Amino acid sequence: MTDNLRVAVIGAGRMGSDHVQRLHYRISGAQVAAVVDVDLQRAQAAIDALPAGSHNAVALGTADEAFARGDINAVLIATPGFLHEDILYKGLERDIPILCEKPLTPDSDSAFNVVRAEEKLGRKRIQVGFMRRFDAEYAALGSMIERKEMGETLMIHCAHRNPSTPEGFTNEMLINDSVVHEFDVVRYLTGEEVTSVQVRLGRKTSNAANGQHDPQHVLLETESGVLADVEIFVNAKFGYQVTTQVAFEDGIVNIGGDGGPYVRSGGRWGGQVTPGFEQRFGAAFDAEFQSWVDAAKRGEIGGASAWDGYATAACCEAGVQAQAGGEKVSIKLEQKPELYR
Ligand code: ISE
Repeated sequence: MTDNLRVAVIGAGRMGSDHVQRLHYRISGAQVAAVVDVDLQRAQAAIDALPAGSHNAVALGTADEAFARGDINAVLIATPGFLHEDILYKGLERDIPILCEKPLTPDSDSAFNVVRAEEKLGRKRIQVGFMRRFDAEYAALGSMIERKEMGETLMIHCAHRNPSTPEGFTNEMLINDSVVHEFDVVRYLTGEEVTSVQVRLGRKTSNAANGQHDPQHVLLETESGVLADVEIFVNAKFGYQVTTQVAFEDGIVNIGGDGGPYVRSGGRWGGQVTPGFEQRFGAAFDAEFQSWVDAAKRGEIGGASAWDGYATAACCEAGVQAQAGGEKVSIKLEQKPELYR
């Protein structure tokens, strides 16, 4: 494909509307052709936030209307996860590049069916939106691990803190919506699959919404025995923070520390904490999108695959089971198809 990507953005919520801005202003080789949302006004509002006369995007109420248009040649899925499956199949049927926000689908069986459908198509068309892989510090850490600069990787310590949760954020979503990123990051950093998950619930904050036990301590194990622990704390109040520390045989590496201008003023010193994931991972999202667009023009994907979407769905399933029972839950994946090796 040599043409610009004419992207249908499906879902105009917090993520989708941010991606409309990204595609319009910061990504080369792609343009927003349509924004789809059941709430047509919300789709229109995402378009109206772009300067008039600078685009010819249309607002539509359903993904089918977008697929029926002859001028759409790529799709970005940013709807809630339970709506992904149908759109993924329609994108695969049309054999067009698809960037799908996580999760691929909400459970491992449906995710593996998507993997098989793509395998049948014979080429990778689906990129899953695990943006942390494009964060400069995560990428640097990944290459330190790969080059074994400090010997073998022994343990990984992760902290994932959000200021608060939106309405309806359930206890399971701490795993499915938040820790899903650590599942992917641990797999990406180590190049290994996660083999078990355990969740411990300790003392909880009084700031958590009804039904949420927050924070939680999640322990993962990989194929070679690397242990990774995650503090997931989604009502941490102070701001948004994602940090990772790796213990090697011959050193310790930390990423995700505070950055930006260090200010001394009015008798105080310090800096700003990022308020949300849009700011913390803004540059990573941009790099992820550019990689998707560039790869799509070569007929490839430029990031996490449908297999990664399936493997993380299996981790989430085990995580939710472990959350309920407290026991260590093993993960057994299907055989990896040749296409993803
Ligand atoms: C949200 O969906 C994200 O993907 C963020 O990166 C994560 O920090 C947050 O916990 C999720 O709810």
